[in-house]
Amino acid sequence: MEFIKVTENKEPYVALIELNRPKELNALNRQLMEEVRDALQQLDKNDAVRVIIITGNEQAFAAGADIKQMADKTAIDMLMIDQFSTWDQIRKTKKPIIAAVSGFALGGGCEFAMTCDMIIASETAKFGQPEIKIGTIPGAGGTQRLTKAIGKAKAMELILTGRFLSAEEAHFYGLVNKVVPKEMYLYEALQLAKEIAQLSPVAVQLAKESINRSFETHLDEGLTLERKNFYLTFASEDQKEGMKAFVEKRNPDFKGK
Ligand code: DAK
Repeated sequence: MEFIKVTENKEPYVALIELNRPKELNALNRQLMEEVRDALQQLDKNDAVRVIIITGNEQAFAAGADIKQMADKTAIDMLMIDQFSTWDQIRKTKKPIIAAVSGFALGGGCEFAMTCDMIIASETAKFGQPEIKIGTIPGAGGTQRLTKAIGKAKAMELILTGRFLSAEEAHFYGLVNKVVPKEMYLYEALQLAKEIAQLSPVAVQLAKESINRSFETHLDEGLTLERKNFYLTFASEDQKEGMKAFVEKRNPDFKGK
């Protein structure tokens, strides 16, 4: 891995992926995204991992897709490279992913953070979709995910002007879960990850799938999936253990079975 660093056991059951192209503000070139995809696929299969955190550094989560790599590409080049398949594979990760964001999360960097399931931001975080300023538009879900996260009016403003959203504004509009001082953003993401990692990985995975389906379907279809997944938790040992532990007034011991 050249552009990312993976720590499987940052905390018990919590893995950490650090984007590592600091000189380029973690600009997301194709190799970096492929490394992220490969790491996520490995971690998704690894029973010792229940929650994944993705982070950059204090200065930047990621300042966008690599403009230098895209600058002279034709539409057909872009089509044939088909980088979307990498992004689609990332989106299909079953375990929950928390983005721990400090500094710039712009363009593809903002889209990447929004592809994760939750965002913990440092007070220095800046979110934005500035593609309009370089003559293009968001290509990795920004027009859809940002609009669903913060509403049409603000998404229009950000995407049509390329303005940035401060961490505080991002919190106000519901894009991020929590804003903390910059020394704390990774710690806070780890706390959230540890809390989720104690719970039934079966139930967590089914809940994530069900929530994400709400973005892709109409209510009837979403409710049908939720019901199916709800029934499915009753086929798990974790559900038996969780309910039994409640009745016996003790902490449950979830095995992911
Ligand atoms: N790409 C390549 N290099 C970048 C970069 C980027 N997005 N952002 C920064 N860098 C590089 C700079 O070129 C500079 O490198 P050197 O010149 O030193 O070699 C270094 O990082 C430091 O940047 P600055 O000198 O510019 O630092 P400043 O503090 O002055 O400014 C900044 C920070 C973040 C405001 C500025 O760097 C900036 O405006 N960066 C570009 C932001 C941007 O426009 N992002 C959107 C890019 S378009 C797709 C998936 C995703 C996408 C498209 C397709 N498919 C799946 C097909 C997404 C598209 C985008 O994200």
